[in-house]
Amino acid sequence: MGVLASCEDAPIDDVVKLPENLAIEIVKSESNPRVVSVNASADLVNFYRFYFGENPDDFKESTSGTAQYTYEQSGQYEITVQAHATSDDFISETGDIEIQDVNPEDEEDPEDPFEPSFEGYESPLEYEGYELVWQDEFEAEQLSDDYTFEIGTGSNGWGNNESQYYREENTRLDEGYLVIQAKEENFQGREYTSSRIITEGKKEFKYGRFDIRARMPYGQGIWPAIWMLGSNFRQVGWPFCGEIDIMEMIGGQGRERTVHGTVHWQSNQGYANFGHSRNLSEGTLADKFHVFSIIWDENSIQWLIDDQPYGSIDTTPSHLDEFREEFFFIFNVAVGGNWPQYPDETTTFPQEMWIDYVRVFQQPE
Ligand SMILES: [Ca+2]
Repeated sequence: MGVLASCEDAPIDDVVKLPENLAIEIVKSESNPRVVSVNASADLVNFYRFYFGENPDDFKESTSGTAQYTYEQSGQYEITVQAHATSDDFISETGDIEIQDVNPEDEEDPEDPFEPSFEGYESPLEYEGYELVWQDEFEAEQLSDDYTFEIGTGSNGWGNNESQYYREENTRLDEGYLVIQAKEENFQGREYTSSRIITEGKKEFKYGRFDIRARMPYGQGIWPAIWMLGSNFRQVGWPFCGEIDIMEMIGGQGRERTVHGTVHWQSNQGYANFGHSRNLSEGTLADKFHVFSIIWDENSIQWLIDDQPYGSIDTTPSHLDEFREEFFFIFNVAVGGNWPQYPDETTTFPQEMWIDYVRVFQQPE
């Protein structure tokens, strides 16, 4: 085995040339005090390895000579850069860095400066020629059994490509208000959770004045809705059952000042929809409460916000006879979808729709 013995004795320079002239530069990010970039240069180098000093087992490698690291804690750290010829043959340089004013909780969860108000328009408890036939002021401890939770992705028949999973846990009663909360939370393969509640089979109405006082959530990709479906939905499907959207809002990009009222149905030519929208003269649907209403009879549906009419549809044509049947309520907050598009870095969670009351008035027969 004499050949091996002579190899061990050979000078390393005969086997591999070490890198030379290693220089390093350590640069702090101006926008984030936790982020540090290191630039390294050397001759005869194949790759660099960077140790940042916070976690001894954690290193980064690069062939370009640059690497970036985000510190989790403030403190004094020693950064080591190795310029490698092979994995075992290298030279190294070190430098010091001080990380200050790091508060990861503040970084990850910036305080939302927006403070919504409990003020806003309030509607009367009586209207001439009408009687109050159902109301829920949400004063109870628990949601009444007039409502059913729709659990799941909420994609039954619509194909809106929404991103939420609807759960019971995201609805609560809070001192006189029904609150539906959209959260950023991985569940059942979805990135967000929320709730959708319906009065199907419990509270169904044909014609009347419906008032819902509510304050909307906000932010790109948030899609709150107060709406109704025909009670024959399970038998005939959508859009044959008809859909009345009393209030929809899509969040983000200055869109939170606009209320949308829409109907969907099956016309002689196929699926049809028609609607109106109204922009608030000041403020948004999220900064205080508004009352969203429809006045619906056998001839028309009219949409109102804060008792101001902003559109109507003549429902007398026979192909609109969906709207001469009973409907049930649906309250939900969707996240993402074809219409609003998806949350982005400007969207804050959780987001909440607050409903103060729902009241149904009908004209005596
Ligand atoms: Ca209330």
